[in-house]
Amino acid sequence: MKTVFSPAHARHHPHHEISDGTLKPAVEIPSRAEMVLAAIEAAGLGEILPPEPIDRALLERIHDPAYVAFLETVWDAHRAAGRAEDEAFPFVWPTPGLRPDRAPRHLDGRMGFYSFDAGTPLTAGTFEAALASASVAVTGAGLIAAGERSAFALCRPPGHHAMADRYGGYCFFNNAALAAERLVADGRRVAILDVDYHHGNGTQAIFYDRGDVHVVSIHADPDDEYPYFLGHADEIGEGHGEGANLNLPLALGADWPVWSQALEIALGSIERHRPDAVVVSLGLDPYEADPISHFRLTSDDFSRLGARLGRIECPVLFVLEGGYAVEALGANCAAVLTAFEGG
Ligand code: Q9C
Ligand code: ZN
Repeated sequence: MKTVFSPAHARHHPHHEISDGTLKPAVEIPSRAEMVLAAIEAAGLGEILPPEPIDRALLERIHDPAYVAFLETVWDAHRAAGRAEDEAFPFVWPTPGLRPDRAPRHLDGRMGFYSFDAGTPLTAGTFEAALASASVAVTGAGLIAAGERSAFALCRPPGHHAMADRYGGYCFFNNAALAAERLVADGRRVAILDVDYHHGNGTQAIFYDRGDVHVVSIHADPDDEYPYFLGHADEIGEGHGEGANLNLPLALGADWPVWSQALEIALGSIERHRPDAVVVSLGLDPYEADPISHFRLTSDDFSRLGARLGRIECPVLFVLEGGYAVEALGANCAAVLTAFEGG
């Protein structure tokens, strides 16, 4: 299996995040991608390719051009405002009852307008890193379009929380959505299987009214876990997308027997939609030792997951999402991908 990777990910380097009610050390850090790359190389998974530059028109079919322009220019605005800090957090949002239709002029208003949480700092190279990550995903989709049976997009920063016009959950551009859109442009019916511990709220929102991309997510119950405000089982899609969104929320503490039952339901649903390509939003944070998550998958379970996904009949693109147990992240990711190839 070929891997697509860009070292530009390291230009996004947050030091802190706001979570658990306070300022904490960041967990979505450059060493994550380095650990995954090292494990992929050690496993001899296959060739490692750089991304091709992303087509701006494709980027702007998924993301609002004004949002893209905001991310492109926000750090200049940060500097122009005389801010010397090396990261920036939003703190005020246009919640219901306020005006969600006007992007203010002020930097703090704009950061709030284009985000949905305070857990996701911007840094000097965030736009370049996020654009590279999106390019990695779309290049991976291009490999599938060119006839590969599988490919791995080693994306960082992650993407599945990113909305059409808002960042959050450590995500800026929705890499999996962009990959799916690239495959739709190839004339394919696409399914996205999101196995990240957290609900892929951005992916769901982007495709919620579309029938050409079936979105299935296994995640911690949003009553108890981030992103809290989306990811319930009764969210089934709307309009053309009615019936094309499936959420499988699980109680905290889910282990392989529980989790793999949801996986079978997810794969059954995907099979019934008869996709020509599957994009797997591969979060490794269901891992038992993940520092911010509360599922109990073991490293062996990730091999089981990879072997099971190896039985999917159409081409599969893996897109890296979360996973914060940095020491085990590479091994767990390689376990999925090598078992996929072996099975
Ligand atoms: N105590 C991804 O995995 N913080 N994003 C939650 C809970 C936000 C996760 C804190 C987690 C975002 C891509
Ligand atoms: Zn996650």
